[in-house]
Amino acid sequence: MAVLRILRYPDERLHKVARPVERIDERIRQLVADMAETMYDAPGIGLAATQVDVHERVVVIDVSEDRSKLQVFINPEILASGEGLQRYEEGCLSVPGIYEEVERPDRVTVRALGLDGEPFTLEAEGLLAVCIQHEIDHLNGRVFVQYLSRLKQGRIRSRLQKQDRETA
Ligand code: QAP
Ligand code: CO
Repeated sequence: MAVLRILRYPDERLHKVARPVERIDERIRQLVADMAETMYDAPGIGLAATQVDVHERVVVIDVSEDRSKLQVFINPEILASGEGLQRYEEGCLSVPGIYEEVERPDRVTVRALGLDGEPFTLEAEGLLAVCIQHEIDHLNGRVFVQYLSRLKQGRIRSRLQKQDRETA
């Protein structure tokens, strides 16, 4: 197991579109284990492979209070979204220290493969629904700040670039 390095916005590799996993083999199992370790170490509630510069469709999430319920989504797809919207203050391990409200569908039905290769379907609402959509966005090369105004995106970009210079 290993804690992986997380790409930080604005890094153009965060905008690559991830390809589907073709075979769940030892390499993918290792990737999932390392992603989980990286997420728990941060600590965070969700991480997409894109964020650790692996451009394959793998997501790990744990929204449980005691950090004991790891959920693994391989090749996740949103089959349906709820009618309603919810606003949630989102953050991102790739955008450290920045939290902004984003509006998204309040429920999603997601289909994915588990680590065992078996497909499953899940209906999510609340925080889990937000998190699933946020992480699938990463696999499609989209970072949550892209939902904000151009002005805010510019400010976030400069703030993080300044931080990077200061910690270089
Ligand atoms: C995505 O985000 C998410 O800025 C997961 O300094 C966030 O785990 C989905 C984190 C909110 C739904 C709601 C962020 C840790 C973790 C930071 C995260 C930071 C340290 C973010
Ligand atoms: Co994120």
